[in-house]
Amino acid sequence: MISALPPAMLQSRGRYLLLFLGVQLVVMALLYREGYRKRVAYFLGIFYKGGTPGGLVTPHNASLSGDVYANLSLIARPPLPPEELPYCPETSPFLAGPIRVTFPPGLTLEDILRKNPYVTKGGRYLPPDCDATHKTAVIIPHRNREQHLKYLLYYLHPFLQRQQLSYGIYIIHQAENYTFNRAKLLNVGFKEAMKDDDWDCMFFHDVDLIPEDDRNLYICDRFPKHAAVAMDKFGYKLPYKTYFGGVSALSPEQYMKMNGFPNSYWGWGGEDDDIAVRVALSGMLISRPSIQHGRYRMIKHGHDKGNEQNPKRFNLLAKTRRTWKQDGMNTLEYQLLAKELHPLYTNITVFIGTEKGMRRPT
Ligand code: UDH
Ligand code: MN
Repeated sequence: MISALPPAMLQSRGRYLLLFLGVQLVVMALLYREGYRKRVAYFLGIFYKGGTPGGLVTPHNASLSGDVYANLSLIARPPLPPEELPYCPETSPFLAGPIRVTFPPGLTLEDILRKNPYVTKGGRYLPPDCDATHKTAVIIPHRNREQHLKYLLYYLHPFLQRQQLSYGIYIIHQAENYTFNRAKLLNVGFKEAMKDDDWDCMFFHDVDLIPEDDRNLYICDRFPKHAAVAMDKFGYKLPYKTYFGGVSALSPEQYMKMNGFPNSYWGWGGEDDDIAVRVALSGMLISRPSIQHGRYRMIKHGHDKGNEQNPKRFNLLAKTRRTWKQDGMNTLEYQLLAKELHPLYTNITVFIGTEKGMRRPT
């Protein structure tokens, strides 16, 4: 018992304690000065209960319900200047695994906005509670699929926030009614998004695919990643071994190494297989998430007008080996018509011409 000790001893114990605390403080101050501010902030964070400096809350399973918004209310801004936020942890504490995907009728963009208070103009987000270690742009080719876009935004925003990513969402809207060209739109998206920021990863994302598990991380791997490995429409498995459609992810270096995507696939089909061939031709492999995590629901739809099956796709594919260096980012031509910062996404409207070139047919 302390009270039973003689006063002299009490005093010397107190001195030792003070000395010990003093040394600790000096060490902390030195670390702080040496540019370890973040690490110290992280260390201090351990002493907070309730996990104030973010990313330090203990893992939980608040959304075993499968509601993609369940964990978001736990994310809060701590009383720290942004430069003192700790790095986000390696594994986000907000992940909860499987997500129940339904399509609520009457959903509006205002509803989505209200549910995502930390999303800023242009569909951008920074974790409010930690310094993100990944920076991902999501590039979505689009024309005349407003309903699908709404559902994708509803699910994608909270999905990415649970992963503690710094992110931006880009809609690449093909202007006019000429034949659709998915891969060329993705090239435009890459180029325009890289003008905005030094993204370290690009996710190329069909507008009608909703991810069903937040452990499917939207970050890049050592090799180009094919993410949509288990789509409901293919019975939740790969339709064939080299399938690269739906959702894929490349770092800017990987993208440029394969000269981006082909510009020459007009109409439906073939461009995804061409991309897979380019990955191999440029000396890379395909990386994939597990079949448990890479699950997607595709919103049901029919054939779009202006995106008929491309009868030339097999001929084009047979030539990829000879053409990939002359068809891609180095030959990309387009007219940027508009770039608008909407509350939930950046909209890029682009005229990409036709199979015959950039002149409008008469
Ligand atoms: N896209 C548009 N607008 C179009 C065409 C395509 O936005 O008019 C985009 C959109 O992001 C879409 C992607 O291009 O997700 C790929 O096109 P798709 O969804 O038509 O491709 P998918 O392989 O098509 O899903 C299958 C053909 C429809 C089968 C219907 C019978 N069940
Ligand atoms: Mn589709």
